[in-house]
Amino acid sequence: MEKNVFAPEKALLVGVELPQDQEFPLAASMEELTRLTKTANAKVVGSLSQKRPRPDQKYFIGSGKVTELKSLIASTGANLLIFDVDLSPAQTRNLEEALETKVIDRTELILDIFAQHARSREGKLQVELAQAEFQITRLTGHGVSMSRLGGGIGTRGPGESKLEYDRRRIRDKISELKKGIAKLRAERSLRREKRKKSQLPLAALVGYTNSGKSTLLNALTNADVLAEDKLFATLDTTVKRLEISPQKTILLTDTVGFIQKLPHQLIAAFRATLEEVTEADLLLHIVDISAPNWPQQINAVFQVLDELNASSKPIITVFNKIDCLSEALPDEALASYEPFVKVSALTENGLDNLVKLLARRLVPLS
Ligand SMILES: Nc1nc2c(ncn2[C@@H]2O[C@H](COP(=O)(O)OP(=O)(O)OP(=O)(O)O)[C@@H](O)[C@H]2O)c(=O)[nH]1
Ligand SMILES: [Mg+2]
Repeated sequence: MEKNVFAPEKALLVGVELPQDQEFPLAASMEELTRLTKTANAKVVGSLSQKRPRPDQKYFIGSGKVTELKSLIASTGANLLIFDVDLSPAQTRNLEEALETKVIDRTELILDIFAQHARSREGKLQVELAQAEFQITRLTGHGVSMSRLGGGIGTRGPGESKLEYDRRRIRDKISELKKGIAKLRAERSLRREKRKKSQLPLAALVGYTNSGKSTLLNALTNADVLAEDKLFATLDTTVKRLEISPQKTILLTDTVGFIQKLPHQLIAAFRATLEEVTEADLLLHIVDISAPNWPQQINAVFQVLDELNASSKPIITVFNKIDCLSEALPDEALASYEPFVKVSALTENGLDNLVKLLARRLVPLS
């Protein structure tokens, strides 16, 4: 997305519910898309959604909805359409041609947020890799999407078609980025080896984005990690020491948050950062209990953990933001999440119980 600090882009959000989307209902997904859009500094000027038995090949949505969108664009002055689904390159192109407006999908939006929030060199390289991997899937030979890559006169190689040239250029870039990441990864693994020698057990904070991981790390260890009401505020790992008893110190690490339909390019690109999760002795799974769809968020987190082969690690579920609940949450309602604690990282209520539970669970592991 181009950015203009003076005029935020005006976005129309488009959601589609397919029969397989029962797990994460359309309303919750659209609410999340609204938050993602705001995090990316665009303004939501309207939305439209549709239930379909299957995607339309040409536009993903039906042609009647395309007409509806046209008039919505006219009445709202929208200059950006954000689809809550993964569009094929052809669908993006067809929609852009029919609506004469820029079209992006959920994956592109998340990549954009990651690009804006990446701070460390490793984080930036990883986002660039994910973007390059995304671009290469968009090169289809029809020319339209390539204009985004700045092709044209002067970019052609001799004896090569424009498409071949573009592909090669991106592949070269991908292999450069991978080399850079591999180097940093080697340094990271060296640091990890050192850490292992220190024999301190490692606990990793994992959870849905915005659940309060960084706030909890700050509250427990006086770290000063940026915590804010934005999705994907944290992209880098921070490791801190935490004394869980007079005799026992552990290491606690913050990580990037997860989300439903997390683009697989991102999981692949962030594998190095996420190694902290796969290397951890124990996971603290932070759940925002004030989110109406927290059980679905838990499932989404487990899907990503599965993809990282980390779902069988010992896990403590930390139900966070209990200060937001109007009535107390009975333990019985949470029994299937044992072992768990209920805390507020903000008011620090319950953190003593969390530390005690950590001590009980970690001692046998170390
Ligand atoms: N009311 C309340 N708000 C909280 C609590 N813990 C965190 N928050 C707020 O929730 C928002 C997100 O907190 P973060 O700590 O940045 O969440 P995160 O899980 O690190 O998020 P990402 O790094 O973006 O994935 C911030 O506005 C916090 O102030 C809590 O216990 N109670
Ligand atoms: Mg964070």
